[in-house]
Amino acid sequence: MGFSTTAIHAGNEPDAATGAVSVPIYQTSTYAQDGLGKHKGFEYARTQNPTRSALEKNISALENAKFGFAFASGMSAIDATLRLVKAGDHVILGDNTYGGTFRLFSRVLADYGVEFDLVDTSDVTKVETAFKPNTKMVFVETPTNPVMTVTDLRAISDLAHANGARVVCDNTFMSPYFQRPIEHGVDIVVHSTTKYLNGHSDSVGGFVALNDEKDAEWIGFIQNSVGAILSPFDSFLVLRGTKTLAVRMEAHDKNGRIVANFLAEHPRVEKVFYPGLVSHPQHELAKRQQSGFGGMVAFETGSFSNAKKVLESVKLCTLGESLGGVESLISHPASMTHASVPLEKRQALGITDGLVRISVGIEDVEDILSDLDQALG
Ligand code: P1T
Repeated sequence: MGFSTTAIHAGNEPDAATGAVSVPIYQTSTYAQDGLGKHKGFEYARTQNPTRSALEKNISALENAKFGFAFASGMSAIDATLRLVKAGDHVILGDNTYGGTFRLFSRVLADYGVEFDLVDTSDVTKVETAFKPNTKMVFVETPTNPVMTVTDLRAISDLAHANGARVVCDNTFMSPYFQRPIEHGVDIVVHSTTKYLNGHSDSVGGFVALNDEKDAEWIGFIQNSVGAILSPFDSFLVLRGTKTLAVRMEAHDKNGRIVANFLAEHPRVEKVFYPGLVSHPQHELAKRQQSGFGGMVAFETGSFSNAKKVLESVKLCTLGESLGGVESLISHPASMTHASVPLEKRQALGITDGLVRISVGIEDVEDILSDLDQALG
């Protein structure tokens, strides 16, 4: 089946009781049982909820994974995945991730004895030398938030597996429409469904997709034991969102390419970070690994005051955190999404005070361009 057919139908069978074409929001905390130990497979709504199960079937099918679990946020999905490592284990963490992921490692997991090293995972040799006898996981984002560095998932997966470690890929920026990490050898895919999967900036959620039965059993156990589940209403929203994922991603990609090229030519812009540009250092790898480049673009304005002027002059683009919604959002990574990354680390990565990030929406592209042009002017 094609991607859109799967997106529209997987998990979306008509409701058995009524024939409802849209999966109902099962807004219930518990289920009547026929007798002691006799129930319909549903006992308590933290453990099982039909709306959440439908979404779990849907996104795992899109990621080509056997198992999927929906969480209350991207961060809780990542946290659940990290419960696969224990005190004394070592993780190779991509040196550029969403600031919240770095914060989870540096401020939470480190205190529980999980060791980690930050490594530029776009350089396979650096990853190779970072393995330790206790390395149990390699965690990457590709392309990274916000400087859009691309990691070769096949090369890293082969390397990790040879060293007895799992590979986790945060696929939030691409969505399964443009990149399916499991097809490149990755073990576990995580998402902030808050972004492209939901697509309408009206829900916070997360997802874990994987094939290994034992690891899936543990993630499911963590989902129930810790309880950071996605609510029935949010599950409904994301399920509604994925039906149009293909058409939205095509539109984000089309506008993203146009905006990136426009910025690359603009005299007030020093540098553009977008894997779809031929000038991007990993353009060829991105073309091979992804089937599109998406709508995330970052650009260097040269200084904090230039960035501030742009961010405060836009009229159509909305200044705010988050990404992946139909509307264009613009942000300042250094003070917003990546404020928890120490200054020297930010600067080494190119997350300067002059860096601006746009989540290019699916408005008419001429309107986005004229807004950016007047803001840059
Ligand atoms: O916000 P939440 O749903 O918990 O997802 C966290 C997260 C995980 N992974 C990536 C790649 C992300 O970009 C995010 C959240 N990012 C933003 C809020 C942002 O503006 O970049």
